[in-house]
Amino acid sequence: MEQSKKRVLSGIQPSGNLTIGNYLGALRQWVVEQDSYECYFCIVDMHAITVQQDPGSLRAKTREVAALYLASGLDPERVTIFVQSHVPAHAELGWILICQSPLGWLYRMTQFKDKAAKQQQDSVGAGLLNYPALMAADILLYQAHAVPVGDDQRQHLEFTRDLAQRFNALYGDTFIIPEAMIPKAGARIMGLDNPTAKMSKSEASEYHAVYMLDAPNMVKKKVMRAVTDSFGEIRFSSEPERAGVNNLLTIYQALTNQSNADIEEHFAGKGYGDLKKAVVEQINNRLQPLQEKYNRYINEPGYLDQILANGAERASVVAEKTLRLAKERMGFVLPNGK
Ligand code: AQP
Repeated sequence: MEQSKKRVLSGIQPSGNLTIGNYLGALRQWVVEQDSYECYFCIVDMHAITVQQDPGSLRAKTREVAALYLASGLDPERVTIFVQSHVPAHAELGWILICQSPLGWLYRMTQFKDKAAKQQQDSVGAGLLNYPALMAADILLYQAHAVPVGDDQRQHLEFTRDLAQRFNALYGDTFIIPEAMIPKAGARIMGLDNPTAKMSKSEASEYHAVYMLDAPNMVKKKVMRAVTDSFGEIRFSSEPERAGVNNLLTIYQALTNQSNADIEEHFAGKGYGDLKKAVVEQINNRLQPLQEKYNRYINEPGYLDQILANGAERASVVAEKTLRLAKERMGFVLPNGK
């Protein structure tokens, strides 16, 4: 397990249009981390099917997410970009870890409770419940030291750590125990239409989220309609009644890297309309060059496929090694003793 650089793994589900929440909470920090870590970034299509997906849409979104990874600045020469289902070790270790997961731990996960509540009880798939065990497999296969995620994934990360510790205690040291890497600003971007709920790519309402591929006028339309309050005061706050303004400030901060005090001073004496316009400007400044790059990548499917094929090949080498070790420790007879 000797490595020169520490390892990082993370992923995004191709389950809809990527939002600025996905960008600010995850992608943006991955781009920074590629300089100092050995990075594995996957498109977690097997996670996406824990809720019903239209096949055509899943296919298109998988490529779209890959192109957005590149457009955001991930360099395929330096990081390994791959599709989860291209590396069968994820499914295999996933099953092993499902067998090690106490049901009580799985039922406690808030994401399961939230997503299950949105569906008819008899249509909630077993995959949704087992999602955290598959996520644990994604991370542990790469012996990742750190997992850069938004705040919503904190509980799943804790689950991964607990499961790895349990496995190591039962079968001997096998997995590195990973740490969550949660950004200081932008760790939880809230819905524009409902600032007490997380902004989510699978939320259907039109004014809920700014998508990474929204045109500038659409960004403007959505942000200008964002829910605020009647206090007329622009300051950071954890009070639920001020969550809308706090969310706009958080987005502004994640894009400008300024301190709370500097931002509050900048907006002193200004109105919510000014704040919204400033947020629109910052978002569009960030998204426009990114979208130009995206258009180039998405129109080169051969290039994208090649990157994903190379990525899967590189990822498989690492993943297979860990899988073999885990199976050996558990008492599986390996084919030809290897
Ligand atoms: N609102 C958010 N603020 C900050 N970070 C966020 N992330 C997601 N939403 C926000 C981070 O994006 C990464 C990828 O998430 P995912 O695709 O694996 O699933 P998710 O966390 O469930 O994100 P969504 O957008 O809400 O997807 P759906 O609607 O399909 O479930 C993670 O690092 C996450 O923290």
